[in-house]
Amino acid sequence: MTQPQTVLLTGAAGGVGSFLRASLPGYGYDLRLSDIAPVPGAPEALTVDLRDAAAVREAVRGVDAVVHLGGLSLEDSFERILAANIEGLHHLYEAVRAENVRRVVFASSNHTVGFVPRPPDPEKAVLPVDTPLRPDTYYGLSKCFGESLASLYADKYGVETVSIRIGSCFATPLNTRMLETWLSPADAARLVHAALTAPDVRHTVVYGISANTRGWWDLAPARALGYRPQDDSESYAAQVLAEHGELVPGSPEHTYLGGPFTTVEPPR
Ligand code: NAI
Ligand code: 15L
Repeated sequence: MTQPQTVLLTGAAGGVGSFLRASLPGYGYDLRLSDIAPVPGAPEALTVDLRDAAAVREAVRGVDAVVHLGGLSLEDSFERILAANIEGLHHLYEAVRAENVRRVVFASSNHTVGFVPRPPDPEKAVLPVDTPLRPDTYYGLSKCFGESLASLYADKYGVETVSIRIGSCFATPLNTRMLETWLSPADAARLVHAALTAPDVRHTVVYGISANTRGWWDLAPARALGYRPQDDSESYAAQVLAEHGELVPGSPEHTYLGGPFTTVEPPR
């Protein structure tokens, strides 16, 4: 597909938004920034609450593509997740359809499959992208909804989406689990650029991590879009392990893909 020119970046005030608003212009994009919160250093950013369908439509008008990062990024009450991540996402896709925007890059999450057991030997395992969904939170459930909504809008209305199941996108890996799940900011930009420019994606789901030696999620679907990760969390391994140690058998981080999101609670 021809590279989109003007791209709406929702969630621009957040952690990933801050990385991408610095890096994506270097790939030739003109960014329109939006968030419910002020975007530091960007007074021109639009203040848009995803719960407000009219404001979302206004924000989308005239762009060529959307990189959708906005919404709640951690577990919360079902009501708040429903409003921001589920109804908010519906507002976004309705706006995209009405304004004839062709491509969305959706920030999905590894927490769509958080209750997948972590394999005994992760370095020898490869988790396929079509593994059955096993959300670990209402937050993860909202990302499952997002992927399904994207599929519906691709089949019914021709709106194309790449859903990126992001691992852990931070400047550096913050703990031992992130040696497996890290997505470096520079690789995040590489992956989003590939997702914006790959031809005929319809609805494609990919995992979003760097070329981590300890990674165990299949990167072939992302590579098929043109993603060529350059970073590996292994360069931080000695430092991270000295600080945090190995994963403890029986802990959520050792047991399930979704790590700290996968606490199991007794029935009420
Ligand atoms: P973040 O929480 O730092 O940023 C999210 C942004 O969305 C915030 O700036 C917030 O103000 C905005 N927002 C919240 N509710 C809103 C609403 N009702 N209307 C408009 N904007 C609203 O999250 P982060 O880490 O930057 O993540 C970005 C996206 O990537 C999120 O969708 C998150 O679920 C997803 N993701 C991030 C991962 C990571 O490692 N950082 C891992 C997996 C997924
Ligand atoms: C996510 O989906 C969260 O938004 C982020 O804050 C991290 O916790 C990440 O997953 C992770 O699994 O490390």
